[in-house]
Amino acid sequence: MNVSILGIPMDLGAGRRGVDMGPSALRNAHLAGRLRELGHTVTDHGDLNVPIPETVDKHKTAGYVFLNQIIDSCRATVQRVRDLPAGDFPITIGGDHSVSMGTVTGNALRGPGSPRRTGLLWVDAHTDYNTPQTSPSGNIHGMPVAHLTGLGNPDLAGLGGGWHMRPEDIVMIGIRSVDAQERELMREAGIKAYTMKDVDQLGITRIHEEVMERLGGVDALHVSFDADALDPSVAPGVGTPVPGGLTYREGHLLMELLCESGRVTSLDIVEVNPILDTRNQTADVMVGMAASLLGQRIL
Ligand code: HAR
Ligand code: MN
Ligand code: MN
Ligand code: MN
Repeated sequence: MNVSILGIPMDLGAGRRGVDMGPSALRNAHLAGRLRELGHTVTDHGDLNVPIPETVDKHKTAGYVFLNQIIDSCRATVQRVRDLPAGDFPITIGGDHSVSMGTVTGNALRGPGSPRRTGLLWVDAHTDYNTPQTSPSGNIHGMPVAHLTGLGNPDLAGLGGGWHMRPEDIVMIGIRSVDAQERELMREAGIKAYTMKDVDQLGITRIHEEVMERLGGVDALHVSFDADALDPSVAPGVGTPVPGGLTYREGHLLMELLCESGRVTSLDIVEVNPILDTRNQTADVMVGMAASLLGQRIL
């Protein structure tokens, strides 16, 4: 397979500094090399140019922190992702999770038959379904899925022209931290979410089967993997750690089963924060997850 890597060194959407170094950390953990070992042809397209917070006046606009800069960066992301070589498997590396408004939209608008009906598998401790009215922080990395379904600011929700994610094409896994009013929005939208309780009770194998059945009708399938979905003992280098996450093996098993399905067409790796990490452990673990998704086998 031809794999395209694109870095989005964005930390304007997060409450803590440092996720802008995620792309460096993931490259340092040999993302490209590990995928080449699996037989893939890998092209690194470098990083998008994203402003650093020190050059931008920090204030809230209509309940959003750094709204205009994130709109601009997401628009640029849509273009860059859309223009990646046809047929490539894009891996977009963040950066905080606000980048996924651009990556999911860019992938949906790529290739023949676009906009493609796109399934979204959101692997995260958080549902990221806040709007500025429900967000406790104003941090946009807690809001990308809401905007992908058309809620909130019209520019952020309108990145795909008239295109939006259908709520029924979104499935979340690993959930264990949801804000009170965010929970109401999730209910209203009817988005399927497997909490950690569901992971404990059903197991990853059953959940994977259900996801494949639910998303049977989509033409493209994007996996957005927030490192904080994993337990903090496995992935400590994240800005908003929540105890009780996916184990190392649950993460790999999910990626291995998705690989076997042959259905996944693009991947985000986000929220890796090397400042908060221990010797690049989190980047290393996340590169392993990407490798399992792209064919790494034990035997
Ligand atoms: N729900 C909280 C908020 O909206 C925190 C969520 C953001 N953390 C993330 N996203 N890493 O998954 O402010
Ligand atoms: Mn997230
Ligand atoms: Mn998260
Ligand atoms: Mn819209």
